[in-house]
Order: sequence, then C-alpha cells, then structure tokens
Amino acid sequence: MNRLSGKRVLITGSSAGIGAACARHFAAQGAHVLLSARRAERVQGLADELASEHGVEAHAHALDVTDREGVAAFAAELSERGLDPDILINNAGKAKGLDKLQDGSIDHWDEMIDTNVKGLLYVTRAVLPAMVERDSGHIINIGSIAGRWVYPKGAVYNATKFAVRALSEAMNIDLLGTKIRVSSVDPGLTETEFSEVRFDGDGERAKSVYSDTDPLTADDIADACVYVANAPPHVDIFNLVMMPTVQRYPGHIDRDRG
Ligand code: 8X3
Repeated sequence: MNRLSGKRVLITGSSAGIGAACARHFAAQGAHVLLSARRAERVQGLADELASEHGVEAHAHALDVTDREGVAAFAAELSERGLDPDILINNAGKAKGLDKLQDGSIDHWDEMIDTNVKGLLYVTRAVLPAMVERDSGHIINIGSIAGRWVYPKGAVYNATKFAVRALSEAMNIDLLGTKIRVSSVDPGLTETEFSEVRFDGDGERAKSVYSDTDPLTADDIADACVYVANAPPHVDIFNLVMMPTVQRYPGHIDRDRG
C-alpha cells in the first residue's frame, strides 16, 4: 500500500548520494519533494526532472544546515508558502578525515559537529513545531553504523553519529502522545561521495574503500527510507541498521583479494 503519494518530503543534502536517491525514490511514490543543498542550482535540475517524470511538485532550495538563522528563515518561508513538510529526512552529514584523536584536525571536528549534530538539530527545531501543531509528521535521521560501534580513527565522526542515535531516541520520547514518528536509518559501507569528502577529494583513496567488494548503494538506503516512511501510522520504526552482506561490522569487510 502506498501511503506516500501526495505527502511532502523535505530532504537535506539532496544534491548527490543518499539525499538525491531519496528524492528519486519518494517522487517515484508520488511524494512532493523539497530538495535542499547549500546551492539551490545544484538541486534545480533534479527537481525539474522529478516534476516532469512523476508529475509531483518539486522545489529546489538553498539551505546550509549549519546556518542557524538561515534554517529558521527557510522553515518560516516554507510555512508561509503552505509547503510545511510531512516528512523530514535529515540527510545532510559528512565525515572528514580518518585520524587518531591526538592527530585529528580541529577544523574537521568543527565541520562534522556543526553539520551532523547542530545542523540536524537546527533543521529539526525549525520544522518540528508545525508537525506538533498538526499532530502529524515523520522525521527520518540518516545515522550510521558509526553511531552504534566506534572504529579506529573515527572518534569524532563516531561521536556525531552516536549523537544522532541519541537524538532520534530522545525525540521519540519527547513526542510520546503525538502521532509524529522518529526513525533513524543507519547504513554501513555505502558507495557515494562520502569517502571522497572524508579524504578531501583524494579519489584514489576514496575508491579503495569500495574496491573489490560489494557495498550498499544510495538506492539501497533510499529504499529503506521509503519502507520506514511507508509503515502504517501505528508503527514507529526506531532504527534500521543495514550493512552490505560483505560487511558484518565496521571495517570487517569481505574483499576479493584475487
Ligand atoms: C558510513 C559508514 O562505516 O564508513 O557512515 O562509517 S562508515
């Protein structure tokens, strides 16, 4: 049964990877999509494509989730235009660097904490009150297996994703008595631009993360988000942890060494 047709979905960080895949999968279900990225022109093409392909409303918005005032103004503008989202997918997030804590870049830490934790909070705080007022909504946080198990050299990224898990659980508690659901979808090894961002554009190093194995794809994660969002209203999926079959633990990956 399709419960997503006609719903409005706001997806942060939707210019590529999991965010763009979510836009495609939700639009394919007939959901209207609000696509956001730091630069609106990076999502305008996708919005146009989805509107013509699926006959849904698709808007492209400039949104930097780390800009507290900008986020609040964006949510107020959506409300004014009658575009309050039914579903929020907090997807904007990143890893920067892979270092022991004693060697870590404090700039990297700020970037991860500002985006993965504070950005998620700013967007949620801006969008959630209207959901509470309507007593309807669903927040899906894109977490990570890094929020469940720490791994070597991942301390601060791990900490941000542990925070995402804590916030997802805490939001569920705070929303008891409402119809609003909160879920986190926590992927393991997923081939996107994630590693290229983590390694500051070092394509060779990024490629080696996914080589000789069979990682998840952005489509796999989007598929899970659709499943979570489409669950019947009385079902609240708290946490969906997923790894490729070739992985059973962070860093524990079956590779064909041929
Ligand atoms: C992505 C999964 O294991 O590379 O968050 O941190 S992992």
